[in-house]
Amino acid sequence: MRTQVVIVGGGPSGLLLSQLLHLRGIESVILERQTRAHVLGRIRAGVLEQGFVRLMAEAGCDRRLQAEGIPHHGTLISQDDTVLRIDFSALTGSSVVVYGQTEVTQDLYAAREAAGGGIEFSVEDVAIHDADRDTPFVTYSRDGSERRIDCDFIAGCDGFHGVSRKTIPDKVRREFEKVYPFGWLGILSETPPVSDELIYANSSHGFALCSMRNPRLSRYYVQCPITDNAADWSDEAFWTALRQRIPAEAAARLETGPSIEKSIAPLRSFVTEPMRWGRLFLCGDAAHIVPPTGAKGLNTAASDVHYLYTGLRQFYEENDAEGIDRYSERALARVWKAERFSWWLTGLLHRFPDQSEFDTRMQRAELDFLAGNEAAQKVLAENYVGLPY
Ligand code: RFL
Ligand code: PHB
Repeated sequence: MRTQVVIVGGGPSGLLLSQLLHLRGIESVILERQTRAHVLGRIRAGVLEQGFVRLMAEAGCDRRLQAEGIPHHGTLISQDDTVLRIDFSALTGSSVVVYGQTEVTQDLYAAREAAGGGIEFSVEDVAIHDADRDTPFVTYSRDGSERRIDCDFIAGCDGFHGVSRKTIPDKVRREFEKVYPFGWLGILSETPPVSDELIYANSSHGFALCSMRNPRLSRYYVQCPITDNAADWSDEAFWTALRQRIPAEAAARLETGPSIEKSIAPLRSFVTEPMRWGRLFLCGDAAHIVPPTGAKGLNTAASDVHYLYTGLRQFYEENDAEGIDRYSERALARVWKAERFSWWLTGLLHRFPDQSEFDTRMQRAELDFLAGNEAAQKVLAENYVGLPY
């Protein structure tokens, strides 16, 4: 079999890229290790930048996002009972949209399927061959039989644990990493969100985040030791921890209920360079990870897709390789800024195991400065709503 672009990984990056290419008449095949139900069962991102929303519109997949996504014009940052509002609209003229990654993925699957797009689920042993030559190909197995697809390019959209990144030889690949000494315990509960806007809470008990998926579905997180097991956290223990960390007036109106999902995510900053090797291009979590504090993971995956899609179009439509040649450089320039923002916000809001009283005072002073300085708020807001691409 032959196609123009083999896309390894059917998460949001791979699906979005495939749909955008399809609308330009560029053929692709997606190879996904899991089943569709498994991919849709992962509860992840909730906050979309306008750049992401524009790409979904360009992909013809924004009908439900426009109808059901909730625009957020600001966010709340609390330090115990002191609350600061960052007004995105006033500070940047822009805003974000709350719409779950599950919904994004569902909309993209629906579009790919309506267009008869090739997605192979439950594939095993994906291997990328000859990416440094002009005739690359990908092998895999499915239902016990070995298969091969020849192609022009390979997009490695297979997340942090995928095979694409590791295909780049060690002598070419450089990796930069910071692992944080805590995780986020997250729950989903069928209760109304405690606040119309997200609350990022710094407290002496640790960080907490109040988010949502829709007016009847809340998403909450509390910082926890990375050694904890989600199954050992009862719902009651979770609600108690959350109440302790958010402002008292929010805690007083918090509606609790049974959790319908509960999991722990580790926090990591990670970048691999370069993001291109020959005819292989890495996209999204395959190339970089951010701690979720700045809501940048999915959004940075989307900016990679934008640069790669633009480069591939330029190649196929204008016979010009400039876009793909500069893909790694362009994507990384934006990735590092998202890394910096996520790292900074994580440091500002979490309790570190070795944190001294001095460190705590530094966090307080920075939050206090932020509260009184519009320029500092603007920097935060510009990064949160998303840097341009
Ligand atoms: P994904 O979603 O990991 O998809 C990769 C796909 O590749 C498949 N795969 C393979 N397929 C074939 N062969 C192999 N060898 C394969 N290995 C893997 C996998 O099964 C999977 O389907 O990567 P992608 O598409 O790059 O998307 C990235 C996003 O999922 C991720 O950045 C975000 O979820 C991060 N994130 C957030 N991002 C935001 O922009 N805003 C947020 O509010 C936000 N909140 C979050 C988050 C991530 C979280 N967790 C759990 C890590 C909150 C959390 C808790
Ligand atoms: C979420 O709703 O899952 C979410 C929102 C904001 C973040 C991280 C996760 O910074």
